[in-house]
Amino acid sequence: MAQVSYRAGLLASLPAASAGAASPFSTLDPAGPVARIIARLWWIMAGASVAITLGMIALALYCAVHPSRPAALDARKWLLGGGILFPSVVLLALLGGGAYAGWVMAARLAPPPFVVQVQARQWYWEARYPETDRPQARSVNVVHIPAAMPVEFRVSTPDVIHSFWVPRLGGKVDAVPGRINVIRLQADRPGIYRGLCAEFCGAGHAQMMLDVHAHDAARLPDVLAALPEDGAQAQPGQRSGR
Ligand SMILES: [Cu+2]
Repeated sequence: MAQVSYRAGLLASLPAASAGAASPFSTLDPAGPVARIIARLWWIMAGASVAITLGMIALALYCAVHPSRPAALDARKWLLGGGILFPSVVLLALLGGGAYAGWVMAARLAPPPFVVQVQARQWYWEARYPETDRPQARSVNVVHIPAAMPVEFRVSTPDVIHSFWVPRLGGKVDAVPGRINVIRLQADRPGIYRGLCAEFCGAGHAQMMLDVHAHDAARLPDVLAALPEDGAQAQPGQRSGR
């Protein structure tokens, strides 16, 4: 049974974000609806963090300038409001935003319009297209999908834990031995979206990249028809079917 596992990737997005929105790995340059939710959440978190920090600095300065001035609220109200109520509201809002992003990525209520099996291996990616006319077709380090429609990625691995992540399309999902984890992503437009393994998996981890090629849906069958089948495969480390 497929089991859902996901992480919004907000913390992990910080290095990519600092690299600039134009980076092919930037979560701040979203190219699909799930990625937009995550990017929006990131900006809300960043803005709220700045506002809260400035508010705390202002309070500290006020206390420093007026050390003997009696507080308008007593200490108990400060503790309850600032120590319990305010953090609870902030954390619940973040939890709600993160849960919504996760729900969109899981999307368990509707049947998948397009399915691709992605297998993570030390240290490359294999993709298969089981519900197409080419169920034996295979691509290495490249995943072909239709643009402008949700795609279900069924992620597994035969060896160690990896993590499938295409930052401009959405959050990540772990590849765990013995399990099939599912994530649903969408690319708004045809193009190439870079991905990587986001979980240290051994000596070749840093080279474990992949490209998601989003095609016009009408052109995708021709692309899949050109792929080799099992037994006539590209070698690991190569990119096939480009
Ligand atoms: Cu890895």
